[in-house]
Amino acid sequence: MNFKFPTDFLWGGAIAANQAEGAYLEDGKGLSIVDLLPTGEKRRSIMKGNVPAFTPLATEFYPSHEAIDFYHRYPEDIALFAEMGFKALRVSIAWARIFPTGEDAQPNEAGLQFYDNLFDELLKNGIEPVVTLAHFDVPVHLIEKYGSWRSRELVTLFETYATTVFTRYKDKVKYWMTFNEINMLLHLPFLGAGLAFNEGDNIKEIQYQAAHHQLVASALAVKACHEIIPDAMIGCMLAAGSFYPYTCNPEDVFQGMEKDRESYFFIDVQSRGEYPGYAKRFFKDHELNIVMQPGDAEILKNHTVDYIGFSYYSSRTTSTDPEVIKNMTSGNVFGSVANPYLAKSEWGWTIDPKGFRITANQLHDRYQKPLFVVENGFGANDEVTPEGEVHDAYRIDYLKRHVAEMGEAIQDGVNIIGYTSWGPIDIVSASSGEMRKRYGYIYVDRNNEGHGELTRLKKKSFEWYKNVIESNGTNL
Ligand code: BGP
Repeated sequence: MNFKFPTDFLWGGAIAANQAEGAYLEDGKGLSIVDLLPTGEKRRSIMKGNVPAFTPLATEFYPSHEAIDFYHRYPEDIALFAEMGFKALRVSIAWARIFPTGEDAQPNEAGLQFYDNLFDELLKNGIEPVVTLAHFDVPVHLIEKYGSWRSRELVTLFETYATTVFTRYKDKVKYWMTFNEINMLLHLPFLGAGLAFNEGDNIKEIQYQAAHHQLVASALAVKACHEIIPDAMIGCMLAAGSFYPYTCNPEDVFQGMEKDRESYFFIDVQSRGEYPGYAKRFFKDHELNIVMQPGDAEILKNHTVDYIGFSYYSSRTTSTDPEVIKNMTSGNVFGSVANPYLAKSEWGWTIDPKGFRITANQLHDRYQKPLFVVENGFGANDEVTPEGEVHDAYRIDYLKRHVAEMGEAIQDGVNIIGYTSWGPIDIVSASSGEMRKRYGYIYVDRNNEGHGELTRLKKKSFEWYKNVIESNGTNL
């Protein structure tokens, strides 16, 4: 490619506390929702908010409990990231490390100290920490006591948590994000927001009420961040990927627009500061009674985000034709029909580099704010050869084509400030809980049952990404 990315472009990687750290009860940490998710079918059912399937801490294997032991091995891992030339690492703070129950009178000093050490190690290696406040992470106590984000209580508790970490890390962290993939609340409500449903619940109403609480909490976090760290940037985070209409039938086109709006809804509020007309109509048409307090509209209006963070893995396709709908893609929580023009990964995720450029352009056109690509990557079942190597040419191919399209988007005029690819070191998969769905440039010796020595091994893609960063995106 004959094009250079901006000189201060933030190349790097992204992980989440619960998928990497392990040490799930160490140093005073409380239980988080993710600590109660086993692997397999049961995980899928619980993620959707299915309470009967929810038997906490039985004999199952819970991948988050040890994960890849990043909690103890982060210096070694950061050294490898530094070797690749990372400018940024996106991590999340586990809320329950700081406030073990979510409503403790005092924060847990050992938890605060862990992230101090982690950020120091990053900064020492010239790597900018990019921090998500909530990445599929709610203290279990808040679910038991309040029903999680369905309750307004969570807004104040989250504000306290956010204020605590802004104050503590104000000299170390300049890039923040509020809720990871906030739109996941509609698709995997337990994973996204700790929502578990009872028989007879008005699920839509609970979801949008919880969404309102998160949106207000997000705006209050933006306010606190601006006050406490005036030179920081704080953004939102969307699971992005535009919907294509399956045909040019206006019914398909209209449905595509509506499905996109299901996700844009969140960012419209976080970035433009008010509920869009189509959302108000949706509440009315579905007779949803969403309780908003006096003053909420003002909070939302006055504290909008500085940038739009988003993940992009694939585009989605929608149809109103029952024959086409029969052919849904697997592994896609957004309900996409198969796109005949696109290949899929072994996990059923559609591969669409051009869709990345389209999505970035659409987000730019809509919000006119800096964009930060905080997740993108290729999950695959890597094999280690007898010589101890991992030949992940398929991953390089996916990433190469996506980075090239990101370069094109920048040339289209889209302001993209960074790219942190997902899981630069293998971690637990969020949707399946499996270790064999790997994204890393660094292989971790850990299998689906939690066995393995946890040793780290550079894959072929390690050198490739190092070159990309070194050449600032010229050498793909
Ligand atoms: C996003 C999440 C991540 C992550 C990634 C890949 O939805 O923000 O936590 O894991 O997707 O998904 P998976 O791990 O299910 O392959």
